Amino acid sequence: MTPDTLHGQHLIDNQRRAAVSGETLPVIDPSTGQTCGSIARGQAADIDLAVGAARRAADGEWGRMAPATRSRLLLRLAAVVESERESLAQIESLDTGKPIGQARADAGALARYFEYYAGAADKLHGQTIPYQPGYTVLTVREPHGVTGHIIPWNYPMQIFGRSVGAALATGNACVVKPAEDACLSLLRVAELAAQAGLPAGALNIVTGLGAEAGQALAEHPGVDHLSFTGSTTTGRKVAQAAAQHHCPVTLELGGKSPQLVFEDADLDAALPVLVAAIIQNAGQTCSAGSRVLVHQSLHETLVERLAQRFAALRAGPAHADLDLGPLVSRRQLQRVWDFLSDAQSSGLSVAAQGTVVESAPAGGFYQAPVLLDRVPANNRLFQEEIFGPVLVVTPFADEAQALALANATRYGLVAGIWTRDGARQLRLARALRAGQVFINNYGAGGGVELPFGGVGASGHGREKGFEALYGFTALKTVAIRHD
Ligand code: TXE
Repeated sequence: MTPDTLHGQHLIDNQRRAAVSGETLPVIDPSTGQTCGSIARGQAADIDLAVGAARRAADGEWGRMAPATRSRLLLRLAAVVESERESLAQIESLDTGKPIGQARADAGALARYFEYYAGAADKLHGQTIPYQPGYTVLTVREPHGVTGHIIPWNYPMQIFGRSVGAALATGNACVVKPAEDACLSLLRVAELAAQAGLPAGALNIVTGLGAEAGQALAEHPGVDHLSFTGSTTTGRKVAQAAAQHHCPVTLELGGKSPQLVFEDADLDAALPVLVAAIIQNAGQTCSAGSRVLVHQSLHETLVERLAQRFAALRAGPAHADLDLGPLVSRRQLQRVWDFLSDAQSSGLSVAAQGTVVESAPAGGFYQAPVLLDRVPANNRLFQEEIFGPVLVVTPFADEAQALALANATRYGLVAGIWTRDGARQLRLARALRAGQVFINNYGAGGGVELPFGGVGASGHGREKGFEALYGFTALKTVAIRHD
């Protein structure tokens, strides 16, 4: 890793730039808790420069580019990302603390997003609408212009790929504000995009704090669409700021996603998936399967078998590539500890706990996975997103109670159903409040083709898949009178 990679600057108009104020923020390695680099501390003035650059691109060469040319550029970028997969994974793993194997998968997904959206760039057709005699009516899909993207720290490359990939493919010019806890991979990707031939201003990255650079981006009147992934509380603030200038917003705000395990479930198939769905990225995943609801006849067996697996899980430094790495920051670790201390004071039963390996540096942000049993629906650990490696189990008596428990939180992002009963699969798939339902699997491998988003406190709007392209364009109706 070069010193340049660890000392990030904004990328505006395809140029590296220090913050206007000259200030920087530290980059902390979650595996050690030590400072390992710096990023620019962008504020309103930096955001203003980036929005200006994006506007020029949207009104200039980039905005006028033929879709097929845009498509070729994005394909080139996909190939460059693929060829830099290992170096991007190394940066991501250092910056976020995720095990290197998971970071490699994220870098691969980023390349795949660019490839997928490159293929879609020249296939987003309008329609002709049958209307009164003497008229021809057609619709065209147009880019919004300048799109703002506020990205969290849990999957920087993947979330960037799904939102910026679709925005660029449809001809928008982007201003990206990554999370202060994990920026480095995206700064590198933006440099690769410039090398791949993306015109100046089409993709700009401004780093900084949420309350400064993030808020300034949400408030900027020159932004025509905002895509936000993060917490429900911040999402509300972003939507309020955007409303002041009539800016549409896509919000992806996390969840408390249930997996429903019925008495006829194939437990051998379900068990590894139930564990992986909460352990991946140390539980810091918006779609984590963080609640297991199980039929009472299977409850004891399931908890026993889950406990065996939890007890064998190991957390350690990112480069060791164990089951899980550290959490991203001391702040996130403290949040998880607060939940666990609530669990203890409300007398919840710990069915099993994994270990942090002895070689893990003392200053790192480690939390061993925890399995909690018989967590009542009114408990905070059942209701709220923990965003750490903590799985809660709750038994149910019948299908009606399973559904009521599944839908009993304010979130609605993802749900998993484990049963062989086809009618029950369909009934529940329709009745669950969620943006994605998986039957006898969870996540379906996370394919970029699958539209993703939530309802309720999980947000609104859809990213991923072809559906995202509709969100990043505005529909115009053109009626021609010709008698
Ligand atoms: O999130 P924030 P935090 C959830 C998860 C986690 C909690 C808090 O439960 O424990 O949120 O994490 C930017 N205007 N998720 O504090 O604040 C910020 O700089 C504009 C779920 O890190 O939402 C970062 O880029 N932007 C989740 C991004 O918002 C602002 C992923 C996310 O930060 C801002 C992450 C402001 N006023 C956390 N304040 C998911 N859905 O996957 C902050 N930001």
